[in-house]
Parts: sequence; structure tokens; C-alpha cells
Amino acid sequence: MKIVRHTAPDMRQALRAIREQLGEDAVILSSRRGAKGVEVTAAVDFDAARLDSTAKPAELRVAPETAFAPAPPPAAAATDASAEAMGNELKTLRRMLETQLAQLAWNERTRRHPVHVELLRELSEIGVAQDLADHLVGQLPPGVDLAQGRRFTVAGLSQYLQVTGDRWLDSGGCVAFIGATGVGKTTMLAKLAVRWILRHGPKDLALVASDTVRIGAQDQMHALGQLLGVPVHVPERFEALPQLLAGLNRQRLVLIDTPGASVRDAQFDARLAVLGACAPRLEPALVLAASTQAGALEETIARCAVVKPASCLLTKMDEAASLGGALSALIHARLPVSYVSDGQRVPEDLRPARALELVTQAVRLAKTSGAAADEDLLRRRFGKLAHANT
Ligand SMILES: Nc1nc2c(ncn2[C@@H]2O[C@H](COP(=O)(O)OP(=O)(O)OP(=O)(O)O)[C@@H](O)[C@H]2O)c(=O)[nH]1
Ligand SMILES: [Mg+2]
Repeated sequence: MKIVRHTAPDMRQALRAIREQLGEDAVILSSRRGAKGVEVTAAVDFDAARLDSTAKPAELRVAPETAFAPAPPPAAAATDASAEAMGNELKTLRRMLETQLAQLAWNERTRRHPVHVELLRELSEIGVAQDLADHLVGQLPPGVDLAQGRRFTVAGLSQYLQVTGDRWLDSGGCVAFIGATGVGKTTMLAKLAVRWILRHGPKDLALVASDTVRIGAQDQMHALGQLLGVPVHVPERFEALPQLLAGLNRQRLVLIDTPGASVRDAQFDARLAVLGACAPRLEPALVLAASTQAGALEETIARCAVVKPASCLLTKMDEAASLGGALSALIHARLPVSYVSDGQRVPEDLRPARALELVTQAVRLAKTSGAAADEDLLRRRFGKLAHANT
């Protein structure tokens, strides 16, 4: 491929000069008006042109006795390869051009709105998703300084993050804890059961052990029931859960332990269908480990959306290196948080979720971990967005 740039007083003259130099196959890549007239950048693929003109008819013929589907003739294959190479080069050029435009847009944004740019950097360091960060900064009233901007974005994030309050421990419910393996479902159930007993006594509580998959899961639930003095109910099969729950109408709080599985596992979908059949009595609650990567959290949330979880519980807050990604995923999904857990101790490490507290914790975590946004990444992300919006 050959690329040339021509400057001429007007477009007609520039195009003529390009045609004379590169021929009729020239492709215009860009044009812009400058002080000296019009600058046009064009390219032509010489290899393709040469191949076309030198291809001999004999090379393109297929022997008539060939019984099976013939392979593409060599000249045609070469032309294909050449066209593909040209396509790739054009893609590379386009990417380079986009990067440059993003850089220009970012520089312009830095010059005109230094506070916005600083806030975007800080939100990225917290782990807040790019579109959400851009949206928050876009909502700022004109003329705010950095300290005011910080308060606005923290307040904005905590307004978007929904929480349920201490609902189950106050008034009870029928809750099934669902989620991936090892995220802390059973531990969370145990913490809530103990807290309930401390507040209301054991009378109105029932535990359901429907995890028949993990070795020892049933024993664990029976041991918990014995310790707390509450009955533990075991369905014959997971599919028998709706009948079992129908018999537990009198209890004010029913906590159901379910087996963990990869959310891509077909078994997981089948169990969700059973839980869906228990609606509206049963409330599926999604247990998410805050230490999980935001993309994986988003996938789990999307897969579990079929049972319309009314809330989620965030566990392993103490293990998370960053919280902004998890909070962004919850905000995107409009999924309220009910309780959070930041340790293994039963029942100490459990608290009802409070939005401002969670956002402040995310900010603090970014500060203590010394998270530093990659300048190049910022420029590409937000510059591209700014350029796309112009
Ligand atoms: N650091 C920390 N560990 C936790 C927390 N919650 C649970 N764990 C630990 O995580 C491990 C798994 O917890 P489980 O409650 O068994 O998780 P699960 O989701 O029931 O696991 P499966 O039933 O196997 O899918 C245990 O060692 C818990 O003590 C937490 O908030 N922080
Ligand atoms: Mg478990």
C-alpha cells in the first residue's frame, strides 16, 4: 500500500494531483482544510493492482476432470490475501486516527474542564465504570471546585446505589441464598439466623438445607440448627422445595441454603427455575463476593435476572482490592444491597447495607491501596467518549 498527502488550493486540484500520482484506484483516507488550502490523504494498494494485471487466464482455469470442489485458484487466493491485508492496514490506520482524535479530545477536556478530568481520574482509581463516571461528572453544576466536585460525585454514587435496610431481621421473610460456589451463602445464612435469634428468639425461625451437592453441607446445617435450637428441613430433592415451603407458612423467617455452582452450569439454571416456581412467597437473594471481578459479577447478575432477585448481599468486603467495580455493577443492574459481610466471624461480621457508607468505603480503599489510574488508558477511554459525543 502506498499513502500520499497532497495540499492544493481547492479539493478539485488536490484530487486531480492524487489521481495523476496514484491512478483511478486511489482511496481518500481523510481531508482537512488548512491555511494553505485543502490537505488530502489518499492510499492505493499497488500489490492488488499488480496481481490483477499480471494474472494469466491459464492460472484461473480449473481442470475439467476435477471431480471434487476445486481449491480457489492461486491468483484469486493471492488477491483475497492482498485485499485482507489492505483491510487490516485500513483498520490499523482507523485505530491510529481514533487514538489521535481521542488524545485531542482529552487534551481539550483537560484545558477546558480540569476539575472534571481530575474527578474522572479519581473515579477510575476507585474502580467506577467508565460510563457511570462520565455520567456523574456530566451532572456537575458549572464552576464547582475539586472539593465540591468530590462531594457531588460521592453523593451521586450513593444516591444511585439502592439499599433495602434491615428488612429481614426486622420483619422476616422467606429467603433463598443463591450464587456461585464459595461466595459465602451458608455463612451469611448462619449470621442472619444467629442475629434473628438474638433479637426475636428461636420460635419463628426455620432453616432449609437444600444443598445436597457439596459434601458436608447438610451436616453443617444440622449442626447449626442444633446449636441454635431451630428445626432444619431437608427437601427430598431440590425440585421438591415448593411443597416443602408450603408447609412452612407459620414461620416468620425461613432461610434456605442452596448449592453453589458456576452460573454457566445448566444445573444452576434448572435450580433457578425451581426457585422461580416458589414466587411470590420465596425471595431469591443473590450472594455476591465483593472481591470478585466486576465482569464476573455482571455475568452472575445477568444470569440470575430470570428469578428477579429483590436484593443482593455483598460478602468478602474485607478481601476486595477495589469496590467501585462491584458498586457500578449493582447500580447498572438497579439491584439493591441488603446486607454486607466483611469477615468470617458469625454473627459479628454482618451489617445492613448503607449506601453512603459503601461508597465512602470504596473511596477509602482506593486511597489506602494507592490505586493510580493509567494516564494512557484514561485518555483512550474518556477521550474516545468525548470525541464520540462531539
Ligand atoms: N474473608 C471473608 N471470608 C468469608 C466471608 N464470608 C464467608 N467467608 C468464608 O468463605 C468461605 C466459603 O463460605 P461458605 O459460606 O461456605 O460459602 P458458600 O457460598 O456457602 O459455598 P458453597 O456452598 O460451597 O457454594 C468460608 O471459609 C467462609 O468462612 C467474608 O465476608 N469475608
Ligand atoms: Mg454453602
